[in-house]
Amino acid sequence: MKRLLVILFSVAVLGHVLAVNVDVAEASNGNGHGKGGKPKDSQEPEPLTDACGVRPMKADGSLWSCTLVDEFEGTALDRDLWVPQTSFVTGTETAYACYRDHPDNISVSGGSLHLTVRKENKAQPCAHPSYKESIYTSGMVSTWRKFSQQYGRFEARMTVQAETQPGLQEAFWLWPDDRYSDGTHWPEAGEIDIAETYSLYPHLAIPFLHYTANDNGGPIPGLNTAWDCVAHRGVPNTYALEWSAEHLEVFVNGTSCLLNTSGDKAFNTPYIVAFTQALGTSFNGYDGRATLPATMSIDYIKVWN
Ligand SMILES: [Ca+2]
Repeated sequence: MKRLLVILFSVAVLGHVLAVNVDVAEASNGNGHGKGGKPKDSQEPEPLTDACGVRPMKADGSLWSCTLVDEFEGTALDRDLWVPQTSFVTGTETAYACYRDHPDNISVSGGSLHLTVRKENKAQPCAHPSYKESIYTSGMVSTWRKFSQQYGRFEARMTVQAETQPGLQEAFWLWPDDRYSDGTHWPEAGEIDIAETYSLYPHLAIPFLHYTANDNGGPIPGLNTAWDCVAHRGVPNTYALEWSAEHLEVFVNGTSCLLNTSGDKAFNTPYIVAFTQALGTSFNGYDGRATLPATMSIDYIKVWN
């Protein structure tokens, strides 16, 4: 027991570095025998690490189990997991970006997924039926038809480009497998924006929970959004959602930022994961001052249940 306590303490202090040591300790227990030959029994603690690394602890003291991890190693998007979005437009009527499946907009290198909004030398074709072309292009991926999950813990670490002028918007967000299939329309159908960032507010991450037909009448800090979650642009920030039938809680860099206990039916269905680099809209619309190209870089996505 003393050794276990030491390991737990070490993991808490040094995180991933000590996870290696934990792996060694677990491996030495192979075939049901501990280091000293002690038989394994039901009192044996469950592994402290799994495919996602060190397993986060739930409120009840048990550990989350990894269901999805992408560390974005290598040089290509894992297309068994991710679907590039190509029929979507973001921005204002005068400055909108078309989403493309193109290496200039979606790439994997240096251990991260990079989604880039850029101004092209000449207008590029749009797949969106109402927008034939645009000088601006961007990147977005989701796990549509590849991965979805109801409840659990969803976490991503990502960096959005440093900028103080309006025009850039980024999102780490979830929505139901089929947003509209049963006749229930957005926002009643549900959407979980774990973190949205706006270059006009370069020190904030803003979560938003969409549910009910009137979207709760608008943003209500403490219910469906929060305006005081500090996350500076230009540096990595970690965003997490813990989601059960009774509550959704968003964490920014480990600090609880929004807790919703509505238990709304919109959240009782599997959701997919998406990352979006967008041109901004309305008050945060692009007016030519923000630096392009602009890139959001996602270091990892991890999901547990
Ligand atoms: Ca990584």
